[in-house]
Amino acid sequence: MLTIALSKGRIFDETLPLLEAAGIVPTENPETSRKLIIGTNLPGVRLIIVRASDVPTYVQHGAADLGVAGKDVLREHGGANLYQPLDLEIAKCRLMVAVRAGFDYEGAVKRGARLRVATKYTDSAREHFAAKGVHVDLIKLYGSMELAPLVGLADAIVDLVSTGGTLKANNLVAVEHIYDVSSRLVVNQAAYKLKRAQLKPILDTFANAIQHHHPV
Ligand code: PRT
Ligand code: MG
Repeated sequence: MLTIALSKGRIFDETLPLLEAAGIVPTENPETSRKLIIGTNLPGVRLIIVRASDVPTYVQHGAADLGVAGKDVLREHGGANLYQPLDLEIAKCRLMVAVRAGFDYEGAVKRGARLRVATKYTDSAREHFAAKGVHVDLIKLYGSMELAPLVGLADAIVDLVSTGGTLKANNLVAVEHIYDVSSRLVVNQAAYKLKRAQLKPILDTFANAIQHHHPV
């Protein structure tokens, strides 16, 4: 049995065509089904539906053989026990520093001010500000980071930005780019060796189906 861990939403949606290319078709839609284990047309392949940030944990412990996770999630997880053979180039976005429109971020940095930064991505944020020599107090949040500067919880946030629509709607502006994000295939290291015969055709198909192999 091969178990694939995916999160609902953009990762599921953008992985679906890759699975189909590999001849794997889920028997149910996780957006409408309440089931957490979803079968496929292949008796030896099933999907499990988990939170995006939990995908590496299921794969690390072998509860799933492979999965799809964003670079943001993998950086925070650490990647122990995971083999990352492919950047799937899906669910792309950017990890950015953002502040309230009108907040003088550059000035605060130049003055050496201590900044309060709210984020879900504390490891990435710590590393970024340490490399710049900026002193920060990190405030851990689990979602809706955009709210923090609006109500005085933080001076800045570190969050993912894709269209920029959420920042704009909340009168925030991006002031620094930390890194580009896309989702990667992650494979349990033991499964990679022991289930190679089952995994190889899937990995090969995914590699061939990735966007940059088919420039438009
Ligand atoms: O949503 P939930 O709390 O369940 O979990 P999650 O946010 O971890 O999962 P999900 O499914 O939203 O995101 C899964 C992965 O998609 C992330 O780990 C990223 O690698 C990737 N991704 C790509 C994004 C975005 N684009 C994105 N725009 N993840 C989140 N966002 C959010 C962002 O945090 C912000 O709140 O969308 C908002 C900004 O979007 P724009 O288009 O308004 O800029
Ligand atoms: Mg989300």
